[in-house]
Amino acid sequence: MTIIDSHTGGEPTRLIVDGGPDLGDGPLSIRLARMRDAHDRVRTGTVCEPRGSDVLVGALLCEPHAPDCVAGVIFFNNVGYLGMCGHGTIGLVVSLAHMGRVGPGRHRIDTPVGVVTAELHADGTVGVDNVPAYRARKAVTVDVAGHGTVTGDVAWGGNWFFLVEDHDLDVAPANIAALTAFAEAVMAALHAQGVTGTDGAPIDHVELFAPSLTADSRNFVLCPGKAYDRSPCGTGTSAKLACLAADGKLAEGAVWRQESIIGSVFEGSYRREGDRIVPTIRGRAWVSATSTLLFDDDDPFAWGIPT
Ligand code: PYC
Repeated sequence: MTIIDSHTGGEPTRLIVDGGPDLGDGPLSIRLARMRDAHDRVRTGTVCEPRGSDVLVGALLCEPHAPDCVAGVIFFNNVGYLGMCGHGTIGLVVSLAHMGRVGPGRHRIDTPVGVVTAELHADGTVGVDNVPAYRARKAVTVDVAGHGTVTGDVAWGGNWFFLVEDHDLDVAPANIAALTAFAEAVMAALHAQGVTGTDGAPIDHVELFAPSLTADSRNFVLCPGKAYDRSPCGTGTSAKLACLAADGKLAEGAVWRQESIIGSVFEGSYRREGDRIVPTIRGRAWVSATSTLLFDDDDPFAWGIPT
């Protein structure tokens, strides 16, 4: 398989551009199910150890199904599949530009949760108009083992998030172990206490916030595979914008600068669409490698180390 590696504000994306599985045609959501059911080893072989790592997000470049799209994409990680991925979409656009498939301008991209539009700007940044985002529940309280009650909001930004400002942890790189342990405990409490997104959808990302010296806010995002997002998380920033909009704390069109735990920044803004918002997330990605993945029949770990 031929791949292009990129990172978006420090968060890596490994894009399969050739040699991936034949998933047939139809909507990307159906092709995602086919990949999960019949070709999951492509996911594990691409992003899991020994070839990959827990932090890697994979992306399979597909023919689009929705009209007028430049590409389709299915995102995945070390434990499964992602509906949407903001940093991954920014990485995808920069990789498509590296391949000569897109230039500056606006491009529609088909994903399993709908079409998103990305704009490659002349300065190399990419803006992604994400799927509509909304806050489903405000100020939900959960009882977290070892930490007492924790209050947060439940919001959709292309993935389901529990957003917490109510904590006393230092959101700094030196404190990543404690942040991870706390976010894992919150995730366990959400699952044990039946707190979900709409229609019982599991919440699989926990996002912790703190003030920033250089941006509007700094975050720490724990992803489903227990790795933390090195970028400010595109879908997590979208969920944050939905909460800010619902609380009347950010006007339509105003820019919110969200800093990540490692100091990279996404700029977010939104426009209203009915009772939802359409977030735009802008950030920068860099291509870091182009390579060929080799799968040797004799290699017991060719398709990843089973967990
Ligand atoms: O940027 O949306 C994002 C994302 C999701 C998981 C990792 N990054």
